[in-house]
Amino acid sequence: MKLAALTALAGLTLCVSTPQTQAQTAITLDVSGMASWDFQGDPDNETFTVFLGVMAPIIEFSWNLNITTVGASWADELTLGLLGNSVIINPALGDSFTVVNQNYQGSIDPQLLVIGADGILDFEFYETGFDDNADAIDAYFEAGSTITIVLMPAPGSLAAMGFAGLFAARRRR
Ligand SMILES: [Ca+2]
Ligand SMILES: [Ca+2]
Repeated sequence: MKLAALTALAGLTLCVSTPQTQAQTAITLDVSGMASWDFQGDPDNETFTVFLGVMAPIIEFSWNLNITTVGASWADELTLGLLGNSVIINPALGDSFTVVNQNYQGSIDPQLLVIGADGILDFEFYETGFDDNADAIDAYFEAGSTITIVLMPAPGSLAAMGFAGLFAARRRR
């Protein structure tokens, strides 16, 4: 297996391992240091996009996140919005309390994630329910926090050649 750190932008590191099998490519996004700031759509929020390629069915989407909350903010308020927030994940669902470096692992049905014609999967981190710290971080990801995407890239695509996930990150305005 080849493991290559392609780029590091705004605290994000992206590794592509290929091939898992002939047909699969695994992309690991290291989101350590990224944070959830305010409510959905707030210009303070941290967002990024991953280019997966057109016609690239996702066969696994999972996370392994170490979350620390700030001030009075609760763990279950931290939210991952995908595909224009049409798919929403609360990794610490039910944990209505503060946490320090608490580990959360999980996955969703990959069929929920249908990549559009632009080949892009977009992310926004934000708070649901209570923005406890106005214009400031409510929760952040500690070291070792990753999101893993396994997909079946189209033959001959960049992803199939191990160059999946050319991405652009945008942190604060
Ligand atoms: Ca905030
Ligand atoms: Ca909060």
